[in-house]
Amino acid sequence: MTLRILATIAISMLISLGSAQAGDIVIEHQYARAASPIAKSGAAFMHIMNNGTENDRLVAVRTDAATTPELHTHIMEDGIAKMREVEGGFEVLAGDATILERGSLHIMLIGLTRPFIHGEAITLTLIFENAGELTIDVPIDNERQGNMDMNMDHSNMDHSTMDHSTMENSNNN
Ligand SMILES: [Cu+2]
Repeated sequence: MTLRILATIAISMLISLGSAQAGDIVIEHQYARAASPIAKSGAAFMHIMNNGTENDRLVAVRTDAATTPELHTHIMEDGIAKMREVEGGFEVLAGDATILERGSLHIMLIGLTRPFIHGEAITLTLIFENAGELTIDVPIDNERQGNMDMNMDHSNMDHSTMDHSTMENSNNN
């Protein structure tokens, strides 16, 4: 076996472990987090790819990890960052990707049914308008830093506060 074949097998194994697919929808880079072991809520993030030719939409989420999963975004109101539920869900345009990330679109997990322990995983069922249901394992990663300077703490039920420790951290990087 050549190195090239071995590399191809290794890469395809990685892809099959790290992503999930239903129809033309592919999920990658998924993770969930909560601010602390006693947090009452958490959030999940991921990249949603639509490889098809028709637009789709994430309309709902089901999970046993939280009593009330909601599709959220962040808005600025009078200079204060707040979270809002997105009516109708998240659009996933054909041939495009919708990015769920900290400070932006996210799956809000209100009423956690058990502590979010780093390294464990939760199961989410994503319900798409066209592609139907897609159940994925989402690793819990409480240590990951956000990409943006405007990181919010999604795990805090007080929607008006920001995670200043995260902000300072990312500013230093
Ligand atoms: Cu939220």
